[in-house]
Amino acid sequence: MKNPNNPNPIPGATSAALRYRTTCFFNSINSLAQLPPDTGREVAFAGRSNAGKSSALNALTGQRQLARVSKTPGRTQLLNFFQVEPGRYLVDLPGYGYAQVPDAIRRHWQALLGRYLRERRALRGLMLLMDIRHPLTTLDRQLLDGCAHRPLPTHVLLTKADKLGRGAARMVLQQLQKTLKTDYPDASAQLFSAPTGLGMDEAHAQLDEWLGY
Ligand SMILES: Nc1nc2c(ncn2[C@@H]2O[C@H](COP(=O)(O)OP(=O)(O)OP(=O)(O)O)[C@@H](O)[C@H]2O)c(=O)[nH]1
Ligand SMILES: [Mg+2]
Repeated sequence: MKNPNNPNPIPGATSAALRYRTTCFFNSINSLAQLPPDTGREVAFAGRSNAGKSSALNALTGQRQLARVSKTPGRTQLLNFFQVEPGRYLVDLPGYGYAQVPDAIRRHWQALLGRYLRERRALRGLMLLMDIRHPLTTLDRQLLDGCAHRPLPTHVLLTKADKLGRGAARMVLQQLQKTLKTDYPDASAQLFSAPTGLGMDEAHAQLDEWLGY
């Protein structure tokens, strides 16, 4: 459908894709006191270090450098808030499972993340990213267990799907969906690739639902 506010849309981009293109950096926080007011809607991106959270955020917003992408695991060390529009945010969470982090910092993050995930009312859903070559690790399960308590709706992006052939990627997805159905029936899953754009429309639709578009 033609949007009267945007007479020259990017060819092939869906209206959902266009909505996320103007997302901008809002702030980085290191303690709960710095959180924006708990009144809007937000979706957090969680997952193991290096799973592709920052890359997914860049791909979904159609921006190259919104979130920092790195070959060095453990790069994202703050809660980074990105504003889609006032009161609607995407949040890049620090990755877990990176061995090189000093204990004191790891504990600080575990406590901060735990409270954010348990208590934040604005948080409508969690995008849980897993490298398709290492799906559902023990730490991913711990996070899902925590979300099931609240309960916090969760959608898994199996990232780097371009690293496997189509058939192999489908098989990992089907296996994961089967496991989720038994262990975490409220969680859903899809394939995703930042460089090829695989799964972009499906992920946008999930963001739209949680952010109330
Ligand atoms: N082939 C491929 N590589 C990807 C994809 N997503 C991320 N990568 C690569 O994986 C590495 C880690 O990506 P990031 O987006 O920085 O991962 P992250 O989860 O934000 O990592 P931390 O912030 O350290 O927790 C980078 O080298 C990316 O280029 C993908 O869909 N396909
Ligand atoms: Mg990151």
